[in-house]
Amino acid sequence: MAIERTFSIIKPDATERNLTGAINALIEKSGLRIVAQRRVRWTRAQAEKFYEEHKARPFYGELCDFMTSDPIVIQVLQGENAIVRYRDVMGATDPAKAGEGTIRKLHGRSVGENSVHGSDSPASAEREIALNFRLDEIVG
Ligand code: FUP
Repeated sequence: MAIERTFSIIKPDATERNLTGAINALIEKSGLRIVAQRRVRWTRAQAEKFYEEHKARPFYGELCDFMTSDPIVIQVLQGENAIVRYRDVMGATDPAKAGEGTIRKLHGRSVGENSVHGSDSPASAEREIALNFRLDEIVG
């Protein structure tokens, strides 16, 4: 299995509740390493660009509103099979359907306010990391 990198966001519902440390503890406990991290507040344009694949979906406007409503923490996570591993640590999109012990089960409030984002494929990870970090900001 190869060492991979994935892109993560600690979303506004979580930063607002001071859950950055609790979520980072779950990430690190899973064996993933946080190799880049920055707290930012996205502009509307940044959110729209990041989620452009969802443009036609009914929740797109609400999603962009939410992701710009408070600061977020953007991260690059590194480890064996990092993309799938982080999806497992996050749990299902809907916190009510997420497995026990997952970030979304423990902290998510709803399908929209589900505390974290993680890339869903190698192509997404590459795109999402490139949109948010310079290569020299990632120290593996
Ligand atoms: P995920 O990959 O688990 O983050 O889920 P999706 O790519 O399907 O959705 C991306 C984000 O859109 C979710 F994190 C939250 C938001 N969303 C909604 O607000 N409503 C929906 O019905 C589905 C997704």
